[in-house]
Amino acid sequence: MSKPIFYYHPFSGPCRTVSTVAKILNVDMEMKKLDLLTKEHLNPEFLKVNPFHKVPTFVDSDGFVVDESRVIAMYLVESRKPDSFLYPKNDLKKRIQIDRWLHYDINLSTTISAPMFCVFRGHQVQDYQVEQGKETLKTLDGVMQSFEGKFLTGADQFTLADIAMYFSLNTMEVYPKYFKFDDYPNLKSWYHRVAEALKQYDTEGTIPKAIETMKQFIQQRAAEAEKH
Ligand SMILES: N[C@@H](CCC(=O)N[C@@H](CS)C(=O)NCC(=O)O)C(=O)O
Repeated sequence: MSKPIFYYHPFSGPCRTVSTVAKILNVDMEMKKLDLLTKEHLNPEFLKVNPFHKVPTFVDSDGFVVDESRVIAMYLVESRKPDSFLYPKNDLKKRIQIDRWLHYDINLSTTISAPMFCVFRGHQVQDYQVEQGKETLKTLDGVMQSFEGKFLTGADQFTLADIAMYFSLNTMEVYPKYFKFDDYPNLKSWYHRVAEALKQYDTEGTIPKAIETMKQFIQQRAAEAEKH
């Protein structure tokens, strides 16, 4: 049977969520990089696979196509290892907690990346975007005050929710101009806790290397955009 295909871009947080989950579950995928900068994702060939032209896109060995990182992550667990701690099949309440955080993360990632995307597109960052991001992060930081070394479901083990939110919050690490981890100490501790926990599955240090490369790229792009 052929390997499943994974369409990705190395700078994409949602793609890193999927590749990390695949790594933890030992899913061997054929990696197909699409260069978003040269608009490879708009190729007619890829549009046939995913008319929404988004990475990550996962095509299973039987041709079944899934996109949306959090859904791909759920699908990987369900189809490969349904009893995994990442999204445990037989623990309804834990799964609902994970779902809750995954849904929350969709809004969080959009909110905190909005100013950065404005800069890239040459638009003026609006005060309300920064205020909204700061309010969201302040609330999240307050909630995390009671975490005391735990992960998002309140347990000692991370899940899909921690992985997805960790990669969404990479934005704050690579582009700290508007939102800084130092202003949110509980969030910062949780973020480092996830980074630490993922190390055992990332023995080659691929994740920090990717974040560093992205940081350089983003800061260079932002500096160029701000000149104009
Ligand atoms: N909610 C989606 C977001 C996917 C997304 O926006 N991907 C970006 C790269 S990070 C992309 O493919 N952009 C190209 C485009 O929108 O045409 C997910 O979590 O997978």
